[in-house]
Amino acid sequence: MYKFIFFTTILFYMVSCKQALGKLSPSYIHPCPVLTSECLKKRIVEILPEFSKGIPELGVLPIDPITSDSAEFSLAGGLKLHLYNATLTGMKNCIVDLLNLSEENLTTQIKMHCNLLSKGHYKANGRILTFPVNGDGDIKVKINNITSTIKIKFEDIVRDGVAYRIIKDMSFKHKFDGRVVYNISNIVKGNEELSKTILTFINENWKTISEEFGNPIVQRVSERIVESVKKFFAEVPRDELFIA
Ligand SMILES: *[C@@H]1O[C@H](CO)[C@@H](O)[C@H](O)[C@H]1NC(C)=O
Ligand SMILES: *[C@@H]1O[C@H](CO)[C@@H](O)[C@H](O)[C@H]1NC(C)=O
Ligand SMILES: *[C@@H]1O[C@H](CO)[C@@H](O)[C@H](O)[C@H]1NC(C)=O
Ligand SMILES: *[C@@H]1O[C@H](CO)[C@@H](O)[C@H](O)[C@H]1NC(C)=O
Ligand SMILES: CC(=O)N[C@H]1CO[C@H](CO)[C@@H](O)[C@@H]1O
Repeated sequence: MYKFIFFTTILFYMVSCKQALGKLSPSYIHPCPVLTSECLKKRIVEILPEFSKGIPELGVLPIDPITSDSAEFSLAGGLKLHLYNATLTGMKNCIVDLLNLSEENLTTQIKMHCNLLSKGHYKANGRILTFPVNGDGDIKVKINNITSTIKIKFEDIVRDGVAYRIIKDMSFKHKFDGRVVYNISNIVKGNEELSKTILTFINENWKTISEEFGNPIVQRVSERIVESVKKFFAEVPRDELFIA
């Protein structure tokens, strides 16, 4: 009996020690020996594919895919769009073009470009420019080369005696630099001919359409990405990410 208690105590001690000493961040994350723009850029490129899957043990939601069972948007010209079972993929393959670290390493500007694919079911009511629409069908949007400029302001804090470098502010600016291709079925319920005509019009005017209607959707997606990135920096101690 005493032996049993002795061993369980040792075992318990070993487990708690391992937890106390163990790294919180996944093994694919290594801090930069010297914090430079080059090293940070390299690290982001390295971790993006894994980070994109999410880190359940830290409560970090995936950013590739981003899924939504139901999302409503009020778009330009009073167009109401309701997306169901929507997915957005491609974030894990984004290319970092430039990373600029400044102000004693507490702000950074990142430029990247991505090819994204969004799919789902939709319902829409209202107008697309001059066309009245009343749609209920499938939607697929291929976004080639969307370029983003991301600005991040970090802040050093200490929580329960542990130093964290959290994100104080993160902003996105985007531009549709490549073609956006839409495939939308049943834009005018029950009228396949008119639906096809409107779809052709949408694809011929993809840039205007994407800017008119896409921005609130990109904004919503950006908020989800910010949430994941913020959560990551709030949970992983600074020493595991940066060499002070
Ligand atoms: C969304 O997916 C769920 C589960 O797969 C399904 O039951 C539901 O019918 C889907 N909704 C639409 C509008 O496609
Ligand atoms: C990097 O940031 C500094 C300071 O914010 C700025 O002056 C410089 O132009 C930036 N360089 C690039 C390549 O963006
Ligand atoms: C994407 O857009 C950027 C900025 O306009 C441009 O420099 C780059 O060549 C484009 N890349 C592709 C693959 O089209
Ligand atoms: C659009 O999607 C439908 C299936 O929903 C498919 O049959 C069709 O080939 C697609 N069109 C294009 C141009 O990709
Ligand atoms: C790349 C860069 O801006 N590095 C700077 C990080 O901050 C230290 C001091 O806080 C500077 O010496 C580096 O030049």
